[in-house]
Amino acid sequence: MSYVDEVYKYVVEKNPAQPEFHQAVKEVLESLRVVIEANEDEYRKSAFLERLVTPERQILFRVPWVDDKGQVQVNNGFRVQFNSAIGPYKGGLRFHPSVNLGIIKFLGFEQVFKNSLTGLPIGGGKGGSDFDPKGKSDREVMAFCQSFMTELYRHIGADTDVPAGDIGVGGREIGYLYGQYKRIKDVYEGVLTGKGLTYGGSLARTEATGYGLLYLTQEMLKCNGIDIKGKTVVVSGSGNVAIYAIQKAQQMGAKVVTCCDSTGWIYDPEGIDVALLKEVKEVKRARLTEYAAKRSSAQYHEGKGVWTVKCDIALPCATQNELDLEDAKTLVKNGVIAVCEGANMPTTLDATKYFQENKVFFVCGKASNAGGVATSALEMSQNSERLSWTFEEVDSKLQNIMINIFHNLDDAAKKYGVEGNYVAGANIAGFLKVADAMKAQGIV
Ligand code: NDP
Ligand code: 2IT
Repeated sequence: MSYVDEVYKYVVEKNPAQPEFHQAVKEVLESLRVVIEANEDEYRKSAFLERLVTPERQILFRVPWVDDKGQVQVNNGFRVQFNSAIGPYKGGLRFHPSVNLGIIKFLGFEQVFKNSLTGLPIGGGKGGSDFDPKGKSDREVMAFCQSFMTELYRHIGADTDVPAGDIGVGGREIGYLYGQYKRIKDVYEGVLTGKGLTYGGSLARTEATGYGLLYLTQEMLKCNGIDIKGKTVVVSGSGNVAIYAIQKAQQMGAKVVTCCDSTGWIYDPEGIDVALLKEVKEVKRARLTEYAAKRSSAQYHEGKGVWTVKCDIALPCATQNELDLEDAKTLVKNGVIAVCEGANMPTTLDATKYFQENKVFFVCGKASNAGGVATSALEMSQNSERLSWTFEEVDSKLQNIMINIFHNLDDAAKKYGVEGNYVAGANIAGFLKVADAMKAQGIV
């Protein structure tokens, strides 16, 4: 059996009941086959892939807190410090009832390659909790965040591990987490990113993931002779990534006609009204029915459905495995040209394969959504030098980073004989830097 296949089998056996982690590993290992098999004995002898797929450290903890009725609630807390070969662990925190160790491991594993692709000195990690912020009062969210940080603080630090936001963790949660860290440690340092602008946050971090997704999408299309202007775009999600992806796509002259949340979706043939969407989702934290109620051109549908809308470009920006083979077939039938992932692993493996076989330009999240973590690393730089850069400065660095990521993955795909396979290109380019650093640092 080839070494790559042995290690995939090993991962499935050693990590039972973690299908998302298996899926993320499978995608990366398949891409790396060409690199590993050129030097298989050496990689096997140093158990290189076993080390790559095993987190350096996994922290699991209890998070007790008191709700508004005086009832004690208990949630599970996680932080997986996956790989620190090229820098301190870096990656978001997810608060969602579906969170479990397998989900955090898949996200942490992806983060290792994503962070490498940014070209910045950040290792990979991820964390979170099965806490559901939906419907909770601000006081309950604060109580939860303070309890979560009361355990997490001992494992993180500006040069050790720097968490940020993800699903369910935005500016409000980062603020409460930061306040508790500072209170316990008595150190004012850039231990979290995505902070508010009055206490060390970076301009453009809020917009960065969505904007970065569009910068990369535009560059990829341009290199294939296609102008994004005038294209119809379908977006899923209506959170941080989706909102700023919609905004930047519109600024580039495309028309975005959908968005969704976990209960329903909007079709708005006039184009999504971003100001209204922000009011409904960022300010009121309400359902999309409120968007439809205030906008006569919008149709609201219950359940899942954005992928049935005819489009040129699809940008999944909600969650993992939200776009399956049936959805891919519908999109291809409707003439989709490009799919770029704003979320982490939103496309199932068979759907990805179907897009690639049908000549749809497909870029995986670890490349196309890297603008968020890249700008987090820029926030770390600003915190270290105790200066703040202008919006234009950060945004222009972000654009350069996204353009470079596309060219690096495109070049890697060409060099390794898989031209046009942007998934393989991203995984190989991300891997090579981490692998070089791991080899140089010995068996650790
Ligand atoms: P938010 O919490 O701001 O928004 C998430 C959106 O996705 C919401 O509209 C939410 O609906 C929807 N959603 C979440 N879970 C589900 C589900 N199980 N089924 C259907 N819809 C769902 O998160 P972000 O925008 O920050 O994150 C979106 C994706 O982007 C995630 O995959 C995340 O890992 C990834 N990502 C985020 C980055 C960042 O900087 N924030 C950076 C890179 C990637 P509802 O409103 O009903 O909850
Ligand atoms: O998935 C991701 O890259 C994020 N949620 C952002 C991580 C970060 O550290 O900014």
